[in-house]
This record gives sequence, C-alpha cells and structure tokens, in this order.
Amino acid sequence: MLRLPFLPPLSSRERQHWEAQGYLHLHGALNPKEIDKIRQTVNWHWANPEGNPHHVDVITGEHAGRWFPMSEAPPEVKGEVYKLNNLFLRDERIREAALSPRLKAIFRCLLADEPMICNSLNFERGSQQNAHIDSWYMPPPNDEGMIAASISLDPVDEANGPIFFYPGSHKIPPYRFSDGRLNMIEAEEEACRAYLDAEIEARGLKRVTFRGRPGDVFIWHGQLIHGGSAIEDFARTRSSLVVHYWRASDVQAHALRRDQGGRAYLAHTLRGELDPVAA
Ligand SMILES: O=C(O)CCC(=O)C(=O)O
Repeated sequence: MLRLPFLPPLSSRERQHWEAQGYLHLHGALNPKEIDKIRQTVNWHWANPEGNPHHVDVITGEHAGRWFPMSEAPPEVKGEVYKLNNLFLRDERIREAALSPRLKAIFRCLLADEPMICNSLNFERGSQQNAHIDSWYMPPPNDEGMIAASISLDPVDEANGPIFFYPGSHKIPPYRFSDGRLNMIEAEEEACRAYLDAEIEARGLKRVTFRGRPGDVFIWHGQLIHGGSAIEDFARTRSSLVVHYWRASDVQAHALRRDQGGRAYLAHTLRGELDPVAA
C-alpha cells in the first residue's frame, strides 16, 4: 500500500507568520472552476429575486445607507458598492467554497478546533469600510475563537479598493466597552478608536494593503484591524466572498447545523433576517 507522508496544512513558517502578523495570504487556494461557481451562485440570486429574503446593504449611490431584501432591491444597486448578506445559510454552494477541504484544514489549524461559518458576505466591489475589528459586530462565544477570510474572485490592486490592514494589530489587548464586552457601543466608538490609534502609534504598526489574484485567499485574525481602501477606478469590480468563522465547539448544539458534506454552520444569521426553519 502506498503511504503518503502526512503534510500539515500550514508550514511552521506560515504558523509563525500568523502568530506574529495575524494574517495569511494563500495563493491560488481556489481553482477557476470554484471561482466561477461562486460568481454563478451570486448571479443566480440576483436573477431570482422573487421571494428572495437575503439582505443587501447598499453602500454607494442613490440608495446608500439603506438595505433591501433581494426581492425588493432596485436593479441599479448591483452597479454600486453593496454587501449581500448570509447566502451561506441557504446555499450549499457558498458553504462548499467557504469550507473546501483545503481551507477547512487550514482554519482548523488556526482555530485549534473545527471551524464553523457564522456569517458570509458577497461583494462585487471593495467595501470602502472604515478600519474596524470584526468582534465589534460578531463577537465569538470565546474571545479568541474567530477568524475571517476574503476569497478573491477578481484581481486585487490599488485601484479597485483593496482590503487594508495593520499587521500585528491582533496583539493589541481588545478594547472592552462599558458593559465589559467586545460588541461595539456606538456612543463609545470615539474612545475605542482613540485607544486603537494610540496603540498603533506606540507599536509602530503600519497600514498595508492586500493585493492578489483570483483564487487567492486573505485570512485574518478576528482582532486584526482592517477595512476597505477607497476605490480609485469605479469601473473595476472586486468581487469577493468574505466569510467569518467561529469554533464549532464554542456553540451550543441547537445553534449548530451540519450539511450533507459535514460542513458546520450557524443555524441562524447574526442579524436575524432569515427564517431558520425555512433555511
Ligand atoms: O472586503 C472588504 O473590503 C472588507 C471586508 C471586511 O472588512 C469585513 O467583512 O470585515
């Protein structure tokens, strides 16, 4: 019998880089067929809006600042910056991409446990989102138990609004809001940002941008400060699938689902917009 050597999903150099910098860039982690499948999935949802309850947050244009269920989203929204929320709950194709065997093995290694999807976002353009920390919006049941990944479907460079981030910022002790939690309290945002700015300065952290090719995956620690750069060329898309993951063992059994491929995911969406029974 042929015995293949066990190859760990990450080299010790990659692990050290992750520990020190809080991010990894995987080159060509998805093949063209897998990339095409994600694109087709998103197009299918846009082409089948009737009764489609997925929320679309609109970020630029006439409807900026509003959200619509897909069934009511004006078609011009697709030409703007928008965020399509949580296709993972109802669409196995998104889960297949988010937890493909290679990615799942890497996430398991980074989380030291089985990863589960707690949120997914599809973008066609860079988000242009302010610097932020993901645990402000989707704090994991255990503080350290979150990572996120952006799967690039388009080339990414300075012109189409790449993700920016501060390597090493995941080591800044998390800011606790007045209730002791990591969830953002809007009235305290200014104080939180002042704390982070001072830490960035004191640690000499530098802002860098992620550039990559279709199929590349940018993985970041749940406490890494990051956001979306301004889009210089609006004619350029930057389609991506962004997924946030928690540890499956941190979540109570009733809140965890598994699909036929054994992929673990949250049984509801964190913003509560989709009916879990019908999902
Ligand atoms: O892709 C982007 O522009 C930013 C995504 C992001 O920051 C997030 O979803 O947390």
